[in-house]
Formats: sequence, C-alpha cells, structure tokens
Amino acid sequence: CLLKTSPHEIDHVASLVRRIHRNQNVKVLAVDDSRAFLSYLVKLLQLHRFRVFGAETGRKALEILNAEPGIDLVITDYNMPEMDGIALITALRQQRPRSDLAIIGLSEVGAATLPVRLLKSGANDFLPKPFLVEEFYCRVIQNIEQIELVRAIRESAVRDSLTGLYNRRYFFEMAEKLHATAQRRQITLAAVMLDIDHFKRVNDTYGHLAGDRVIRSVANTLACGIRQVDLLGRYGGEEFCILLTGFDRDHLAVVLERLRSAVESTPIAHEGRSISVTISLGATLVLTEGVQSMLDRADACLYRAKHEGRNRFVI
Ligand code: GH3
Ligand code: MG
Ligand code: MG
Ligand code: MG
Repeated sequence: CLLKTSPHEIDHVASLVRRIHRNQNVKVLAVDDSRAFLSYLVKLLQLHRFRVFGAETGRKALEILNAEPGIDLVITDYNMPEMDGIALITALRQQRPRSDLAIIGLSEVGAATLPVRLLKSGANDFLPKPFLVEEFYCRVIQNIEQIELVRAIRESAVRDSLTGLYNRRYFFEMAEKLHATAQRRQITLAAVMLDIDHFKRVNDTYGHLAGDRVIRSVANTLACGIRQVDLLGRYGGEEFCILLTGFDRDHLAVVLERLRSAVESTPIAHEGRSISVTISLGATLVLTEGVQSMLDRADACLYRAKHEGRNRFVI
C-alpha cells in the first residue's frame, strides 16, 4: 500500500495529521435545537479532535461563549425557537468581529434567501442542511485557518521578530494607555531604559548571529524578571524599555538591581563557548507629560550609568 502512495499523497496525509494535532487547541461551539442533529455535529467535530461545546438554544450559546474564552468558531442552525440563527449571529457580532470569531450558519434546504440573510447578519459562511461531510470539514477548516491567519498577522504586527517582545510602536501605544491610567489614578509610574554594555565587542568577537542570540537571551531574562502587568519592549538594537507601576524609589532600586544581576549571571552558550554580558539601566519615577519625555529622562540616567562605569543602574 505504501509503495503505491505518491509523495504528494504522503504530504497531504502529513498535513492532515498536523492539522488534526493543531485542532486539539481549537474550540468550536455548535448550536442546534434538534438534540439529534446537535449530537451529530458534535461527533463530526470531535472526530477531527476539536474541543467541542454544544448548545440547544441561542441563549445557552451566548452563555457558553462568555464563560469559555478562546472559542474560534460557532456553527449555528437557523431555525430555532426563541432566538433563531440570525438573532444569535447578530448578538455574537456585537461582541466579536468577523476577523476574530468565525460563524458558519446552517441553512435549511428550500429557503433560497437564507444564505444571504445569514451572511448579511454577520456569518462568515454557510452550509446547506443536510450537508456533505467532506464539505462540512472543508468549510470548518478554512474558516478556522482564516481566523488563525488574521491572529498571526496581528500578533506579528505588535511583536519584534528577533525577541518576541513588543516592538517599539506597540510599546508606545500601550505605554500611553498605562501613562494615562497612572495619571488618572495617581499611581507611581517608572520608566526604564536599558542597554547591553559593549555590545559591539560581542558582534566583533563572536559574530552577528551570536549577537542576535545574546539579544534574545537578555530579552528573555528581562521578561522573566518583571511582572505580567509590567510593559517591556525592544526599543532599538540592543536597547530595551520597561514601564512599571506602583513602585517607590527603594522598590524600584530592588527591581533594577535584580534585572542587572540576572543578566550578569546568565551566560549565553554559543558554538561551544560561553558569552557573558552586562547591562546598564536608567530609570525615572517623575511622572511627566507623555511617555517619550519620561523615557528621555530615563535615557539621561542610562547615559550617566554608562559614564560611571556600566553594569549598574541610575535613578
Ligand atoms: P555601550 O556599552 O556604550 O552601549 O557600547 P556598545 O558597544 O553596546 O555601543 P552601541 O550601543 O553603540 O552598539 C550597539 C551595537 O549593536 C551596534 C549595532 O551594530 C549592534 N546591533 C544593533 N541591532 C542589532 C541586532 O539586531 N543584532 C546584532 N547582532 N547586533 C545589533
Ligand atoms: Mg432547528
Ligand atoms: Mg550598548
Ligand atoms: Mg545601544
């Protein structure tokens, strides 16, 4: 049997297996007032290893959607008492747009205008009822892949590709919000700028690839050294910026020292060698107008830290 299988078919099977593996992380909600048809839908989806939720009414569907984060696809019947498919889709669209939640409406045979009504109310797609199982899987998978693609594009637009940290543009977008909240609620806000010491030497001695690895490692050490609520971004080449809320001067000093020492004590393995680097940090607790002006102050402190001998922090 294997001998008769072409490389193309093997590729196809391999991609199916990968897809099924990925499906384990995809949550799908099926909605139908017919208990028998609902359990058929659930079974079909479970066969492809999706994490499936079932609802017999629109109201129940909305409840599940609110209680269970991360549902990517809703498949809903049209004809249901109380809340029909169109009403459910309209309600869903008030919460999540087409690019974030895929909806497939099931359109009963005989209602020629139903597909267009489903689409106009916000469905991404529709399926006749009854449908061909193969068509069902095609539409389910294509709709999920669309959602995943949009999500990946969105994510890559806010992340720096080398480190996975927020890029400068997104850091500023989020920082402005954090800054406004801090001002409104009169919470202390600290801005930190930091820079790897003598990084040119790393590139010159070990090469650019090693330099990249060092940047990634420092980024990781920093990410592990701050809280989830703190905002960390890659400012430029080997410079990073952080915003932290709720610290006084003494506590901020503890955090900065912890970050400094964590980087110093985390050597980076590269082609059988071990590379050690240090960082200098500058920080300010003065809440000025705008994020840029706080980062400028922090940068002035960073400049002092460099001049005073590097591998230290200045507030
Ligand atoms: P200082 O202690 O004063 O900060 O010295 P330095 O050598 O780190 O000085 P500087 O900040 O001027 O050098 C940064 C270098 O980082 C220059 C640039 O070639 C390199 N660089 C910037 N971005 C990247 C990158 O993405 N990957 C690598 N490998 N190198 C980068
Ligand atoms: Mg029905
Ligand atoms: Mg540097
Ligand atoms: Mg620099």
